[in-house]
Amino acid sequence: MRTVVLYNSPRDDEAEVAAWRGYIKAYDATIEFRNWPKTGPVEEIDYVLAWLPQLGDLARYPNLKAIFWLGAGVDHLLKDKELPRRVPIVRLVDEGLSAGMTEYVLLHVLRYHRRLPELEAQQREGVWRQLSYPLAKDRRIGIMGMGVLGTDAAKRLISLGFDVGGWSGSPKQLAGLTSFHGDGQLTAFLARSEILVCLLPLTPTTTGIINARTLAALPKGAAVINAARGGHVIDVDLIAALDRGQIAHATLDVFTTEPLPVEHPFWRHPRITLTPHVASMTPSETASRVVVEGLKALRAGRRAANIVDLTKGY
Ligand code: NDP
Ligand code: OXD
Repeated sequence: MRTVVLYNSPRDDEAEVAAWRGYIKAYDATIEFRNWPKTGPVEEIDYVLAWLPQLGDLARYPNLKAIFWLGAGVDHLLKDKELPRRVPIVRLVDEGLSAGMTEYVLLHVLRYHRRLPELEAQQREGVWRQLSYPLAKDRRIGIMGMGVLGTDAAKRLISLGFDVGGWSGSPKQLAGLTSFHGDGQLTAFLARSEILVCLLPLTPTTTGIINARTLAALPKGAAVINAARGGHVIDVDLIAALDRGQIAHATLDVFTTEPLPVEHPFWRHPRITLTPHVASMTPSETASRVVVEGLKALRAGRRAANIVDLTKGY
């Protein structure tokens, strides 16, 4: 039986679309792959593979059986007031996506652990001064969000010897991890996080979680790495904390408005490192395999893994 899959991503990148088409067909030759906006008759579309589609578009396919979201965070999708809520949403959990995020977290944690921003400033001034740094076991890292990505990053940091704390909704069992959970343990978690990494989903309960109060709860001179969503940060509070020296440095990959407007002060702040939402980019090679496995499960009448819980919003 024919299965029609519509790929719908705003990235106008022919090579990327060709890669997705090639991998999907290689994994399952019976799938007919279409690329938005060339949908053909909308009633023929069985599944949509989507990343940041136009709001309202997903309501156009009357026979849609599932949405495969080509990213981990579904906040954009849940903003869609016309989202067909009867249709299961399968978010992306993929080894390639996890590996990319873990690389990003390690890159920036090690940069702060080894005081690279200060060494770079010294180089600009022609200063030769050896700055000491603690052993990894004495460096406390805090990961907010101990889901798929937070856990992968935590495992690598623990294997490098860091003292890692993790904060999540429910307690976690992971060798070497100090687990904190729930609102009641947030302050204790923050108080020990010299380098804070945010890997939370953006939901009504996590919006604005990096704010004046939580930044003040971190040890003085802490570093903040936000690779989750811009909406987690209250921008003016972060700038004030940086200017006061409460926060020494921040790495920001995600922003409330993307692309970040040119006039935004983050662009020019001397103690902000900014990247354009590249912490982890969905690799078609690994992600397409995950999608086809999910599709096969659904076609066989089984439940696909990683269906989004609409009540929790992630
Ligand atoms: P998961 O759903 O696997 O994990 C989410 C974690 O956050 C869980 O541990 C969950 O707790 C915890 N959590 C959720 N709400 C709360 C809360 N109110 N209080 C405490 N903990 C909470 O997500 P992923 O790890 O797959 O992805 C995380 C996010 O990373 C994505 O939502 C996306 O926004 C971002 N991302 C960014 C990318 C980039 O390039 N910048 C790339 C990919 C993802 P519990 O375990 O108890 O449910
Ligand atoms: C994601 C992202 O959520 O890339 O996967 O931001």
